[in-house]
Amino acid sequence: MRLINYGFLLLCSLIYLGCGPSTADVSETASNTESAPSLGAVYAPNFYIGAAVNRVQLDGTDSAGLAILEREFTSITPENVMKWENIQPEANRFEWDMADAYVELGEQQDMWIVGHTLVWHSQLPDYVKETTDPDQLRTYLEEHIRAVAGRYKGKIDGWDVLNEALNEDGSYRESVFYKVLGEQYIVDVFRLAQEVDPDAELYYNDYNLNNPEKREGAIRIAKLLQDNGVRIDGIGMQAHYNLNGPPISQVRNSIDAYAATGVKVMITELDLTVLPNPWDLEGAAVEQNFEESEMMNPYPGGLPDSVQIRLADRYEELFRLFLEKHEHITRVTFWGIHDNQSWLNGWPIRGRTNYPLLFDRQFKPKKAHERLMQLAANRD
Ligand code: 9MR
Repeated sequence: MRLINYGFLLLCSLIYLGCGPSTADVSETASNTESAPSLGAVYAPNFYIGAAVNRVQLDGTDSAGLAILEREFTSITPENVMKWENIQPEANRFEWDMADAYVELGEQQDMWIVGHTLVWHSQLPDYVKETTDPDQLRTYLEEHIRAVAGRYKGKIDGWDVLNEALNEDGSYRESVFYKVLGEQYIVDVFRLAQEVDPDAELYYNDYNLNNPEKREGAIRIAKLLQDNGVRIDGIGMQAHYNLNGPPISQVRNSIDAYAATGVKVMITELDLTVLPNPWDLEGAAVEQNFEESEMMNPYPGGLPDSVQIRLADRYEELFRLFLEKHEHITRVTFWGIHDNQSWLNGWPIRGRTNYPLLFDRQFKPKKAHERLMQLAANRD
């Protein structure tokens, strides 16, 4: 459980804003990572700055990534180690080692610790996926939530209780849970999580939650829980975005609409792909094999300055909105620490070189990081 020293973080920010280097100096100091204030510290008055961590940081293989995490971030999310197939690969056989290491790291660093995720249709072992008997499926859900949320009771600050239960048109995804149990499973899993760890915040998390139709679906879930007397504390907008979209106005409208239902909003998986998307190519079949395609992997040797600047512009534009809406937003989490380790190097096309995060392959802060620092320094 996180016991952050706000005074210290605030002091760091104030030193930065007042007695520290002027904003004009930031470009010179940004690479001097030892003495520069951190992103987490300068945004502490508004929201946590989080990062997804993976096995390679937890087992020490990526020590440079771990050092960035400890210096710059105030919250963590487990990218994979708490997912059902990793933590309970067979019924009643749990693998706790990595998840324990994750929670320990968060406690050691006094971070806001997120649990991701209790219920998700993906990365789900076959024994659950193939269940057709409602009682059996309810038992699996109950045992899983009791075991996982129970083990970390009082340590996890907020759980992504349910992940990606919606289709793009706002209807329910035909997951095994929905097909076998109907809408009621949503109420049941939140109620159970609330019972098992009453002090943890409980979230619904999904991608494309800026889309108006999907937005309505998320609001329906929040209201369903509220109408049933079950707590939902927040809606997590994943924010896997690109250099051009989605429009800021859509993101703003969703933040406002979620806040109006009485829940907090968190940006939970932020990254910005800079590479072409096969779905955007007119006439190109998505199933076409683009591996080894130069057109689809245009920057294998480094990001041109012009794109680096566009990335910085886009991050700045998003953070301007997050600051504008800071009363509703409690956390902004990046989906990874540095570019080398991002899932976007392997999706939707394997083997590409992508640049979606704030730290580059040499573990140095990028232009976008510098801009976000300046933005914080100049905010009202
Ligand atoms: O980043 C994760 C990647 O390493 C995994 O292979 C993948 C498996 O589906 O999950 C990725 O994380 C996802 C997250 O848990 C939920 N939202 C979408 C993320 C990107 O796919």
